[in-house]
Amino acid sequence: MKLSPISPLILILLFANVGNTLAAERPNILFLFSDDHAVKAISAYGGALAPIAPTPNIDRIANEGAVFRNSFCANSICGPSRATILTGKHSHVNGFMRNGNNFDATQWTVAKALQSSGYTTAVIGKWHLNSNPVGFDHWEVLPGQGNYYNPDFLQMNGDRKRIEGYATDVTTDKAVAWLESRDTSKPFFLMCQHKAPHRTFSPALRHLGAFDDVEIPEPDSLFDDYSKRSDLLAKNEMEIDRHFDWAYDAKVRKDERGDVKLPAPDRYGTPEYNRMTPMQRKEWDAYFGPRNQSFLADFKAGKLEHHDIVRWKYRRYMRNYLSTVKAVDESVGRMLKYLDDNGLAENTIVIYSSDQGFFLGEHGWYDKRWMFEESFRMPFIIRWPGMVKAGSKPEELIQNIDYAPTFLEAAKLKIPSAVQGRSLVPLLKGNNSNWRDSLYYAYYELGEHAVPQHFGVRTDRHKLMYFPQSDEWNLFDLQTDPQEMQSVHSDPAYERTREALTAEYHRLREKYDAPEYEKR
Ligand code: SGN
Ligand code: CA
Repeated sequence: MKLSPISPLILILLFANVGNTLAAERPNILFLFSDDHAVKAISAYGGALAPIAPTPNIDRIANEGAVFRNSFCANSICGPSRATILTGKHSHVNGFMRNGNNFDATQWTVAKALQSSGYTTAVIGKWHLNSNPVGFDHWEVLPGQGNYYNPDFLQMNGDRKRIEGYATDVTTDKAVAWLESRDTSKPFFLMCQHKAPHRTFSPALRHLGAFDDVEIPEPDSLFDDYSKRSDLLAKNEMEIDRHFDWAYDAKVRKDERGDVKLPAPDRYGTPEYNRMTPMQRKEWDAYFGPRNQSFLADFKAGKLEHHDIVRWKYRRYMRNYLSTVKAVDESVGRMLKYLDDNGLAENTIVIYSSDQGFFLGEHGWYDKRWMFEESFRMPFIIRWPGMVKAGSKPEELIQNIDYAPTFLEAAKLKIPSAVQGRSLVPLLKGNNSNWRDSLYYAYYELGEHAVPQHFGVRTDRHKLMYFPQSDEWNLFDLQTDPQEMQSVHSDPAYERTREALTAEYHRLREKYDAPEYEKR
């Protein structure tokens, strides 16, 4: 029998149909992101705070997906982490090396690539890259750091709109509203990015007191003396003791930010307090007022030793921090429910991550920036039905340079050769052959919190750090010293490790085309 030739029209229809099927098959990507959420404050990561971390919904993503146990950032600070996520490149390549830089929006980003390949795209919440978002069909972002209470949002038309409510809730409302109104003929890419739990750790009013009856465990290194490591550590300005805005031995400063919500705001307001409505202030005062009075009475009566005061500040910090996490987790719950209720759960990749880690009292600190574990680690939890085995816990070293190529592969797009990260899809499928065994780190800011510029390499067991300012090296053995209390750089027993790591450090700097150290 002779086959009749296929008419060009049928061919066109056939291909158009394949194209549609491909588009329909491409998964949605829901990127749930927060600011300064340390892995320790997520139950699914385990650790000392796991029993009290208020994260049932984030844990649900972990139970139904994968928790990357060894996930890190390239530069532990807000804007640079976000720029790295968008570009899949280290800070020196995408040009956003420090907060306050202006993101070059003319460069390639994963949002642009997804958008031009047929995704509908949006970013809502904290952005912090200065230039306006590009590559998004819709955006509504907080100006700069944004506020917790009654936040302003920048609109695409250039307006700035103040919305009454709590930032985490408002961001979620806007994310759900966009999902409701999106073009459903296309797969979506939504970045829902919270301000919380960033400083000043201000909870939703409904969560005031949520941790009052909870015992807060103290990190072993709360009273670190910074010995046995670079002298630059002791010069830090990020101690709960000396740098949280209420200093026990100084007069309360007029420019108080509100870190520990002291003194009672009836004396004068903090920036967040000043944004509240009279009704909101009433609730706030009813909660903090009496508690502050009782602490200040003990303080003035001389009942508190120096360490008691630090411990009190630490506990108050943690209670507020965890309360802000509680609202983030509720937001995650709302987003997951939206997917469930709308038949979207099966074909949507859900990621929970945060721009870097954070110190929760380790080394006596709050804030981030350092290559030490607490701030270097970055949560990365991913659910992808049909692809990721529920409850898996990959151990490979991953970094935020890997997110963009992962999204590209998920969307069946080619990864440009200039992208420095690698797609995590093979790892998700259980194939880790030729995976990397070291990570490069670079921190470039000068000054804030007095954290020096530093650079380094981490393997599964060791970490080498270099401080150009003092031309010093520190080496840590994470197996014998997981809290990084003592550099073994000059220990003869580590000579071979030191040599191997130094060579690896230089190899990575070359591979990533790292710039010379700045002259200072
Ligand atoms: C603010 C904070 C700092 C914090 C930076 C960077 N002070 O300046 O403590 O390190 O942001 O944070 S605050 O009193 O204004 O909160 S980042 O997440 O944006 O990088
Ligand atoms: Ca941050």
